[in-house]
Amino acid sequence: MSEALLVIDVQNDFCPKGALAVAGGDTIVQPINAAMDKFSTVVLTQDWHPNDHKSFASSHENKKPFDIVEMLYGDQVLWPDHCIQGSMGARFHPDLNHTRADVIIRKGSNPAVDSYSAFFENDKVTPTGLHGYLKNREVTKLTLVGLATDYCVAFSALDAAKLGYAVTVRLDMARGIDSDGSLNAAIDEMSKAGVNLVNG
Ligand code: VGL
Ligand code: ZN
Repeated sequence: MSEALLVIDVQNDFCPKGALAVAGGDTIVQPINAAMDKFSTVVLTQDWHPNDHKSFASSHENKKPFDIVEMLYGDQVLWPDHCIQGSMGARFHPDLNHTRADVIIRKGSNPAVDSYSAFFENDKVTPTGLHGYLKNREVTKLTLVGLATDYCVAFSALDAAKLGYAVTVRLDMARGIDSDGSLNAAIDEMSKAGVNLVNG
């Protein structure tokens, strides 16, 4: 039995001045670095999109960021172009201690399917491989931190709870996008799913 720290999408595009900046996104970097010492396994995730990704408003005619469209797997919020494979915006925040990572999971590479969760694409069935990795290392408890609380952190936490992990989200080391009440909705949903939400 061991416990892993999952550091979700602490990338330049989700930090101030980034393409999909999350307020205060950079303020969580040092606390996350410090927290890494307490975990035997550290996983980093990286949002990693091709430049024509269907989650981008620019891939649709007459659509703008934060519009919602219907995709094969359900509603999809359209985003500004972000985290394009190999770009500066897709790199980890320069101060994040990425050398400590045991594994880096990249997600969102399929141009037709978004992937918020570290475990499954938004179709809910295509796995990223992280569950197999964690099972193989006998990890049963997860602590999640990172960006954004209401999208990739929440989707990852909900999938993890469904998969049977004991899940904690450190809200003090996460920040949200909060489009249209999405932050409160996500916190509600996580709490109902048995995710342990803590502030320090
Ligand atoms: C994310 C929106 C689009 C996230 C990624 O990391 O929360 N949000 N892509
Ligand atoms: Zn994305």
